[in-house]
Amino acid sequence: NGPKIAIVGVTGAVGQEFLTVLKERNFPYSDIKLLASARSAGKTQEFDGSTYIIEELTEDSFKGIDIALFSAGGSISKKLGPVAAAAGSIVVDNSSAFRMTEGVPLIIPEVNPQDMAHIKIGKGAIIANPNCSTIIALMAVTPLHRVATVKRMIVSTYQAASGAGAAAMEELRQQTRDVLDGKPAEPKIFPVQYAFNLFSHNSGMDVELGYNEEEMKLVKETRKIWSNSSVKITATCIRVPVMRAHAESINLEFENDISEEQALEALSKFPGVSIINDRKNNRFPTPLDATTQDNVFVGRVRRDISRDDKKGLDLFVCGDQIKKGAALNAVQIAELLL
Ligand code: 2RA
Repeated sequence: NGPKIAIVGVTGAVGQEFLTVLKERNFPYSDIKLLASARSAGKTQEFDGSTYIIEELTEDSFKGIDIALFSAGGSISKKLGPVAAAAGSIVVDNSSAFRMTEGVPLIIPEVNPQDMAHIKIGKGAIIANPNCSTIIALMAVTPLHRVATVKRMIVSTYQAASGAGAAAMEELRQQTRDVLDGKPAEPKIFPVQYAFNLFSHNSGMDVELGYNEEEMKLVKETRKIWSNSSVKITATCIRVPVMRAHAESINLEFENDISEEQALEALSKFPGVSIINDRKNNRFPTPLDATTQDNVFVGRVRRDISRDDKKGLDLFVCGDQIKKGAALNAVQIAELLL
């Protein structure tokens, strides 16, 4: 019978989505343990026709657990990820704690499954889930990279509230109501008003370099996932007043020629990608097309007219940040272990 799994951070937006995805995909678990902070311990959680009691996460939580899905923040992963692995669990960690650690596979199942082929249930390990904006970008760009080898990538992201958690989604809702009621918006989580506004992603800014952590994740994680340290990448990550799907505008320079037709052909064959590219009706991906969907949606596929060769493309991508950007990707990693 199937693996015993644990969900670490079950009350969070991604934790809840783990349950949704496990059910949707009929994941063959034999037992499940729901773990959260002391504050949530003792509460009940309906799942898959049963009522579970949420247990407090401790160092002893992982005995007999085959796969532990973590999404409880970087400090919990740093502290308890290695403890779970030492207890024999395979940790699939949604935080950034181990993504760039040598020897920890950083996996998008459709892109680089080979990087985790050596990991088997029964022997503890840590596997890192990439950052949501990296997953969404690479689901669209990898099929093109395989056709004509990406040399340079310029990414502008339009990131949803859900990337900053459930409280950020509530801040957006409340501020929108307040502004429409003529009341002043009161920023709590973000440095400025969120409703009817947008702003530079407020993850750690490298004052020297002028890039924030979100942008550097895209650069570093792409190079690790593609095992290609020479691909040139720059990014501008922006938070926008959208609930739970990220959008990304991507300009690509390739080593070799690639036509729009070749690009659309490669995208149409890539699992996990849907195409919305209807120029006649000006119909292209929107965050609401991607919201709650498994697939990443790609459109605006066009030759880069700023170049005088066939080595440039522009495209626009939307993907659900909580689903493919986090919970679905992690469960798909767990499926590769079966
Ligand atoms: C964000 N990618 O959107 C980051 C973390 N989920 O804020």
